[in-house]
Amino acid sequence: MRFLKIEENTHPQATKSEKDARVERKGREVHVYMTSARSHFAPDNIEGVRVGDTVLWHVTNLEQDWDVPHGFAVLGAHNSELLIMPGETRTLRWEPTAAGVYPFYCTDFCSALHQEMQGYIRVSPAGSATELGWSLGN
Ligand SMILES: [Cu+2]
Repeated sequence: MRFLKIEENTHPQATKSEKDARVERKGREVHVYMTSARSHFAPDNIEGVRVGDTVLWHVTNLEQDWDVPHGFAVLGAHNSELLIMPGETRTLRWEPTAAGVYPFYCTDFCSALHQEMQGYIRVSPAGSATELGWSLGN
């Protein structure tokens, strides 16, 4: 696939606009509804995840130019990274095993600012009362 028209993306976890980017907790699962576009992810700062949670990163590439895939990886993932074609949504499962601040980043060269395309997620100890929170660029 070279690219998918964003309006034709029927993926149930698609995030078709940056303003819809969000993080939701469902028990011990945390769902991150994330967008990627040159040269940032939304959200790019997340906290309130706890050791013992499973984080499901649903990343939608908002680009509509066929030659701008984005990648996604998070430090400590033991499975893989994502390659997300323009207009596509893909999910990465991540089970952090220790408290800390972990970077996530684009793994596919996408523009001159590719190396800026990153963010951070804080993982709190199991049982922590830290509220789920996220932001973009601040
Ligand atoms: Cu990128």
